[in-house]
Amino acid sequence: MERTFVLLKPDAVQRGLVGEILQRFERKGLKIVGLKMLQVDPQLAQMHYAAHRGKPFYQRLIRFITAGPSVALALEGEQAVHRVRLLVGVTDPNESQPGTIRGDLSAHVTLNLIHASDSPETAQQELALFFKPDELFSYTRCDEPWLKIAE
Ligand code: 3AN
Repeated sequence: MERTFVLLKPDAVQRGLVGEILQRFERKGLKIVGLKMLQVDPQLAQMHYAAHRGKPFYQRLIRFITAGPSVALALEGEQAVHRVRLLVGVTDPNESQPGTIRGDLSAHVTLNLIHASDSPETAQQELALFFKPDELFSYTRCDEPWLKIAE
C-alpha cells in the first residue's frame, strides 16, 4: 500500500468542487487517511513549491496558493501516487484528457484545482510537510473485500 498527498487548491474551494473531487477518489477505491482545511501561508507555499523557485510563474503560483483556504488530503491505495496522477490529468489545460479532474473541470495552468505528489518520495515529504503524524489514520474500509480479490 502506498500513500500520496493531494491539495485541493483555493479555486477548488471557491468553486464548490471539493465534494465532487473527493467523490472521484473515493469511488475509485482510494482511502482517505487524512483530511483538513488550511490556509497555506507564504512560508509553507515556498517550501511546497521550492522546486519552482526562480521560474517565471513562481510568484503567481505563490500568490494563488495562499489566496484562500485549501483542503489537504492523504490518500492510500495500491500505486496511489500513479493512480491519483491519472485521475488528476496533466498540467497543461490544453492536453488534460476529458474524464480527468483537470480535463473536466479546469481551464487554466495556474487555476488547475489540485496538486498531487509526483513520486512516492515526494509524497512522503509532502505528507510530512502538511500533516502531523496523529492527523493520519489507519483503518479498514468496509468495501475493501469488494475492491480487490485476495490472491
Ligand atoms: P503538476 O501540478 O501537474 O504536478 P508541476 O508540479 O510541474 O505540475 O507544477 C506545479 C504547478 O506550477 C502547476 N500545478 C501549475 O499551477 C504551475 N505551473 C507549472 N508549469 C507551469 C507553466 N509552464 N506556466 C504556468 N504555471 C505552471
